[in-house]
Amino acid sequence: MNRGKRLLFAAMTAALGLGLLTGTSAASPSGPPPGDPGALVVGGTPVPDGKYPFMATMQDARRGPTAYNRHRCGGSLVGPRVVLTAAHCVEGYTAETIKNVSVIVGRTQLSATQGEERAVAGFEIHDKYAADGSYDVALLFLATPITTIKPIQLVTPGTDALERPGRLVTGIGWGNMEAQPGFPGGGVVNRPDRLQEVDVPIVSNDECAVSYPDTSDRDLCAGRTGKDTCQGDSGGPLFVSLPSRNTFIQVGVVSRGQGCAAIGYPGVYAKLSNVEIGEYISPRARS
Ligand code: 4AZ
Repeated sequence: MNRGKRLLFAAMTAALGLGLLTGTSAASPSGPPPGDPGALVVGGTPVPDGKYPFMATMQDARRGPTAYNRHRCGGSLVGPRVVLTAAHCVEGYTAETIKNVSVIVGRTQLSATQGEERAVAGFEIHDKYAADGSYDVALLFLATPITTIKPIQLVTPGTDALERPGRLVTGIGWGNMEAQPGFPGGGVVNRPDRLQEVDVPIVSNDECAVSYPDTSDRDLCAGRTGKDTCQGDSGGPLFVSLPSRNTFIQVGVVSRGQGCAAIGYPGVYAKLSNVEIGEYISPRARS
């Protein structure tokens, strides 16, 4: 996310390249093979093509020539013209610089050609988004609608039936697959080409406040040691799968956390069942 991490990533990419040249083992850009217990999102598994069609990558053309390079954040299609992402993913953009941004919805492997790409015509950040990371939601408005992919359903604002602590929910993204220490600094970055998924248990707000004293009812915490979202997953969805109904219900947006997958530090998500967050998104998603 930050400059230091980008530099670190550049250094790691170079190191990986050297590893390949010298014949030492190095993870492939698409991550470890399925079933590899080291398959590391952190602690996740690779997603088969088409499993989560609503998933979006927010792309910034200034970052490089490929979709892999351009990936800035995750997002989810919540209406034909609207992708939900994190406020911190679009912070700093202007009406002019947002012209460099597009979204690709329905792609699983960044280097592949599947999915629908759209220019972003504008964006909006929740008006209560704050420096402490609360209300970390924003909307990207697409230049032309996506009519061939069903948007993900959003949890009903004001309810909590899907958020019983301990319930497993799914996080997906193209973010870092390496666990990061639970203290600032350090850590290795290894982003996948193929979307990863991880099932994480919901942590109650009282328990989450042990790690993050500022935890509020705008936050949904989820994760356990070794299983978490990480840098580059921001903006992407946390959702409940209802296979019997062939549907998914989004409950959170990847927002923040101390390190990734570290003991005692679950991931923190913007909570879509929060009335101020949910009722901000719903009418705009229909627009
Ligand atoms: C980030 O910096 C970030 N472990 C995203 C998710 C988490 C931590 C940091 C959750 O984008």
